Amino acid sequence: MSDFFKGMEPLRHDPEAKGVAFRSYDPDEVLMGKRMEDHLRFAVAYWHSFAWPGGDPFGGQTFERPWFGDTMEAARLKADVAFEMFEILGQPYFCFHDADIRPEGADFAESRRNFEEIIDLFEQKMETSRTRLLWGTANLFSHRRFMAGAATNPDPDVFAWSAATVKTCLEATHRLGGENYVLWGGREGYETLLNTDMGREREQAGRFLNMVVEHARKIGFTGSILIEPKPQEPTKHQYDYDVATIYGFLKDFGLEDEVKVNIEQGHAILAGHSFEHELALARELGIFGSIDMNRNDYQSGWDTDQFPNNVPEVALAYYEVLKAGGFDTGGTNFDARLRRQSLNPEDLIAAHAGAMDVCARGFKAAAAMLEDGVLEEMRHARYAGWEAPEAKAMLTSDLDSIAQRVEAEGINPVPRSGRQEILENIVNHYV
Ligand code: XLS
Ligand code: NI
Ligand code: NI
Repeated sequence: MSDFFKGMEPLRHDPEAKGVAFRSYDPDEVLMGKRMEDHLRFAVAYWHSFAWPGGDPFGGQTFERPWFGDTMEAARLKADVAFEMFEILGQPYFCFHDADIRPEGADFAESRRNFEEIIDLFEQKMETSRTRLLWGTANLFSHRRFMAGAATNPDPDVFAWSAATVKTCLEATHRLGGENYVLWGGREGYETLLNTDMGREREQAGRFLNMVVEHARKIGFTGSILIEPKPQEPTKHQYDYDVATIYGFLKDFGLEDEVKVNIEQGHAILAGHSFEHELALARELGIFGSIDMNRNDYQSGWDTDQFPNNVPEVALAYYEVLKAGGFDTGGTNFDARLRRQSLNPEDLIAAHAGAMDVCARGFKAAAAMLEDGVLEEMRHARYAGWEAPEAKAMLTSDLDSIAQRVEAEGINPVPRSGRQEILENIVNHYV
C-alpha cells in the first residue's frame, strides 16, 4: 500500500453528497434493462493520471509524484498507486500505452522486458482487483525516433521498430484480457509535401494495419481493433483526420469489417465536427467502437483533454451511442488530465468522480429521450413522404422517368419547417 491517497475511502453513490462523490452515478441502477456500470463502462487513462507531469506549451512539470523517474522501482510504485485509485473510484476499466507504464530501456529488448515485467505485475493485481483492461495501445509518437511517423516513416527501420512494438503491446493486451486494441497515429501524417511521398506513406499504413489485424487473429485476440481519428496536432496533416477519412482508408485496404473507431470528443471538435456527428456517422458506416470522453477548451483551440463537465453535450453523445445499440467491446475512456495547478491527490479523484457523474446524468437524459421516443417520432415524421410507393420507386428508377413524373403529376414541393427550436426545447427538457 502506498500512502498517496491516504485516508480516502472508496466512493459510493450518495444523492445528497457534495464535492468528491457520486451523486448521480449509481453503478447498480438499471436503465433500459442494464446496470449503469455496464452501459457506461468507464475507464481511467493511465497516461494522463499517472504519467503526465503537468506541462503545457510554455512550461514543464508542475506535479511532483513520488513515482516520477525512469526506474523499474518507480514504475512499480506507479502501478500500486494506479490500482489504489481504481479501488477508490470503482470504475470497471483502465487503458494504457507501453510508454506510460515502463521506463525506456537501452534497446528494444530491454524496453520490452521492462514492459513485460509491469504487465506481469498488472496481471497479478488484476487477480484481486475488479478492474479490467478496456484497451491497450502503443505510444508511437513521443520518442524522437517517431518524429517523422511510425508506420508511415520514410525510414524502414522505424517501420520495423513500430511493428515490433505493436506486436508486443497487442500480445500484452491479449494476455490481460483487454477488450480492444487502439491505434492512434499521432505522427502518421506530414508537415510538408516538399519532403513527403503521400501515396507511399498511405500504402505503408495500409499494410501495417493489415499486419496488425492478421497478428490479432493469429494469437486469438477476439477484441476489437480500433483507430482513433484526430485531424491535426501533432502533425499538420493527419491521415486519420476524422471518421469519414478513416472509413475511406479502411475501404481502400479491405479492412472495413475488421477495424472500428475510437472517437474522442476533443478530436471531433478539432476536426470541425460535433461529437454527435462523428458518433452518428460511425454508427451509420458500421464502424462504431468506443469513445474517449474528453473535450477541449472552446477558446484555446488545442487538445486540452479536459474531463467532461457539460451534461447537455454528454447527453447528445450518449443518445447516439444508445442508437448504435450501446457499447459492445467499447466503453467510456477518460483520456483526460487535470489542470496543471491541480496538484493534490484528491484532485485526481474529484476529476474522475465529477466526470463519471456528468456522464451518468447525460446518459440518463439520453436513455429517457430515447425511451420516450419524441425525437425519433419527429424525425420519422420528417421523412414520412418516403414511405409512399412512388417515392420508394424513385430510388430504383432513372432521371428520365422521374422527370416525366414531375411534369405529368405537376409535382411542386411545399417547404416545411425543420422545427429545430422545438426539438432543442425538447432536449433541454430532459437535460
Ligand atoms: C491523443 C490521443 C491519445 C490516444 C491514445 O490526442 O487522444 O491519447 O487516445 O494514444
Ligand atoms: Ni486526444
Ligand atoms: Ni484519445
